[in-house]
Amino acid sequence: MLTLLVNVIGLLLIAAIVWWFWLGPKRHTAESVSGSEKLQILVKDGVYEPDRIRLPAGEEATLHFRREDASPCAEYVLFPDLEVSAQLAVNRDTEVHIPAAEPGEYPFTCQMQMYRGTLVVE
Ligand SMILES: [Cu+2]
Repeated sequence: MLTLLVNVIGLLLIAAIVWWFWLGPKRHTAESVSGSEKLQILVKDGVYEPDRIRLPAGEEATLHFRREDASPCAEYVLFPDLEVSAQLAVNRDTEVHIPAAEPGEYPFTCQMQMYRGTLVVE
């Protein structure tokens, strides 16, 4: 009986993982372009919104992360290629300073890489 229970739980976990990565709510790609408007990124429901942010090359920028997900998964945002990371406060804006960078794509994620986004420098 216990073995059966363990197997059922295992299958449910696999189903949950498959759902999360392949079948879940359609992840729309939203894009934000730097300009006069403040670059705000909402951190909620497993996605950064927008999850693609364009910045001009060779210029510093400030991103405003608004974390509305209290789970520990969303606590940090990491830009590994830029050596930038920040701890995000819940339900508040956290400013993240992005140094001037060469053109390219710079992924950013939460510390567990469930949340994913891309910084496009061009
Ligand atoms: Cu995470």
